[in-house]
Amino acid sequence: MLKIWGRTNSVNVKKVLWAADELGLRYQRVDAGMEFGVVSTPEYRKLNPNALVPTIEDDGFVLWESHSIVRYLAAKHGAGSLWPIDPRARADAERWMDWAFTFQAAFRTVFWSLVRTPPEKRDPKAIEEARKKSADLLAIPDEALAGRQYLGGSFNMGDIPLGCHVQLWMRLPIERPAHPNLTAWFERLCTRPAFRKNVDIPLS
Ligand SMILES: N[C@@H](CCC(=O)N[C@@H](CS)C(=O)NCC(=O)O)C(=O)O
Repeated sequence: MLKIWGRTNSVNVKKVLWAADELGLRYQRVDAGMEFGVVSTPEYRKLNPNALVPTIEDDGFVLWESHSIVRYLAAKHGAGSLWPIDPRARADAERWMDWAFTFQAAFRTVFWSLVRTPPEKRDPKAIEEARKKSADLLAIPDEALAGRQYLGGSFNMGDIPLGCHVQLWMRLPIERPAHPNLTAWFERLCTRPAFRKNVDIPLS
């Protein structure tokens, strides 16, 4: 059976769990990372030398890097659904997956400061700069989503990484400029059971 290592509150683990549940896969999840440890053990580092989550093992095949895992599961189990068959549609989806890390780089300070840093240690100026940069970046998918249900037209793997980061953006107590297409897309994601189960959970 597919094995997935990673704590459920990791944004990158959420991507893998969401994809696995969209595909209806059976899997065993093992808590790892932060308070669960595991990632620094020699056994785990043999699987993932980065000592990070997520990692998967599928019939002896070990893979790390959340977006590569989502691509692998989609290619193996989701041809024509999560995995677009047409090369251009697939490249379009992969572009949004890669871009999600561009957004994450800008947004990270907001999330880590407000959720995982005690108030007295926060840097309000850095938080505000990161919030502003993130808001500006989100105008890009907002524009791309005009007249579309999902980033690729219909739901596919391209929605998964950004959907996980945007969930954090939407649920944090921060000022958000109006991005009507992005908001409608997020509300659409919230109707998906696999998103609600794995992604739209309380921030921690
Ligand atoms: N690019 C990697 C990044 C992995 C990563 O940074 N994982 C974080 C959680 S989101 C982690 O393992 N942090 C250390 C920990 O949880 O102990 C991926 O997408 O898989």
